[in-house]
Amino acid sequence: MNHLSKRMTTLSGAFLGIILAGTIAAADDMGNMNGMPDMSSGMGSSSASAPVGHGKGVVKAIDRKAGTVTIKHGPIREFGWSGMTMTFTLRHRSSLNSLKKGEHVRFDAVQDGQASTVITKIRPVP
Ligand SMILES: [Cu+2]
Repeated sequence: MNHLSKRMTTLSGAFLGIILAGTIAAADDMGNMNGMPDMSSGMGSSSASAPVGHGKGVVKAIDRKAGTVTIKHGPIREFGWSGMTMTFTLRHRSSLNSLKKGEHVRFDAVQDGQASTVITKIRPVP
């Protein structure tokens, strides 16, 4: 899992101008584990909490006991992630009930200082 290093690279590159343009003060409020401002902070995005990533992918595995789902996902722009297969924790464990292996899904996820990335919403793509 190398999302973190990719994210740092993105922050220090493309978004440096935005950060320097006036979001440094806001960074202290982000509660981000990197100690870096999140990428949405300079882009008119609404919240002071962790950015929400919007992903699309295919369910590869479901662990009802652990409350996790493994998804082969495409790029998640908000996190600066390219596509990969990884395991997410479900904020609402009950959302596992409706998931099926092999199903195409869309999901919202947050990094919010958790050990793993947390899916806050997930739904099948019709
Ligand atoms: Cu990933």
